[in-house]
Amino acid sequence: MAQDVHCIIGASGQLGTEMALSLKAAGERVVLMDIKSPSHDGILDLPFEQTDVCDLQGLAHRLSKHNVSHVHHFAAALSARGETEPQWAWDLNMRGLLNVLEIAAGVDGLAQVFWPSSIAVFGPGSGAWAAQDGHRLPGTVYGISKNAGEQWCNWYHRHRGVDVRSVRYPGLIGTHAPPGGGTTDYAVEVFDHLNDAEPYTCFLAEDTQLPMMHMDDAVLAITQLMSVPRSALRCTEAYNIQAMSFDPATLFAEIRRHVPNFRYRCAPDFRQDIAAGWPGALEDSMAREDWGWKPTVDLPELVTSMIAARKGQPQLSQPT
Ligand code: AKB
Repeated sequence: MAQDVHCIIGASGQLGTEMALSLKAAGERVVLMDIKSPSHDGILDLPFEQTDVCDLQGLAHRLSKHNVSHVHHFAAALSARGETEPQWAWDLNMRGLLNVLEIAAGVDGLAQVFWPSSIAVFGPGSGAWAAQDGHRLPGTVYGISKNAGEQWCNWYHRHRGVDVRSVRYPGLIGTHAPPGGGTTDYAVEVFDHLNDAEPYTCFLAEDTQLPMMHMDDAVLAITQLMSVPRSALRCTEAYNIQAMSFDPATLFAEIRRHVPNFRYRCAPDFRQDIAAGWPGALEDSMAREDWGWKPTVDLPELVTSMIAARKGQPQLSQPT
């Protein structure tokens, strides 16, 4: 039987870089695609195709050229950037996903597709602890695109037999690549400012609680979800997954246990309104029951690992 070939679309981004490192470490065959070249040293030796996911023919040609069987489609505009460039964000997020799903449903098809949804599908009515089928009234272009994307995944599974699987990610925190344009980015950005002379300026209010997750658990979720038989999965949209929830004040207090002189101030900007519409936590019993979801990293471990990894490293964060 031919070996699986994994393609990561959006391989130069935050989650794409982590997934590429993980698949490479597991000895899998991996092809990277992105509009911009990867920059992490650990994946520069993997085959890379400069690709615009909105170009259906070009994408189909490159996937076929590499005999790709599994696609991890991460290319997307995130919540804050999406509010400043709404038409571009909608086109990228929807056309990109529809192109991948069309190719997956085609004659040569794909064995599996992973596509990330987000806590952004929920809106102000979803409550502090959003249920799997909680009220979805997204308030951002990004959230609307993720909500519509979930429905397209459901449609392509039911009507075209595509094995596409998804989870609703919270804010993701890792060391190998920066996020770009998200509302939860402060929780990565702050680790580049621990020893600044000036206090770190956080763009959310200090009591804004949001769900968050270490990258190791984000990658673990993909590995676990993609490994179980399709028949085990009751959800054909996207699974809620929960790891930890905290507000900026709680994160910064934990940081101070390592860096006693760390100082901050909060100056909420337009991202505060986005965060205010999101739930503080997700109810994830279906993911736990169906595919054994269980996070492994808590807040103290997250802060310890981020500080250890950032020592002597170049800055990760990029301006929004
Ligand atoms: C964002 O902040 O836009 C993302 C997300 C929660 O999906 N990190």
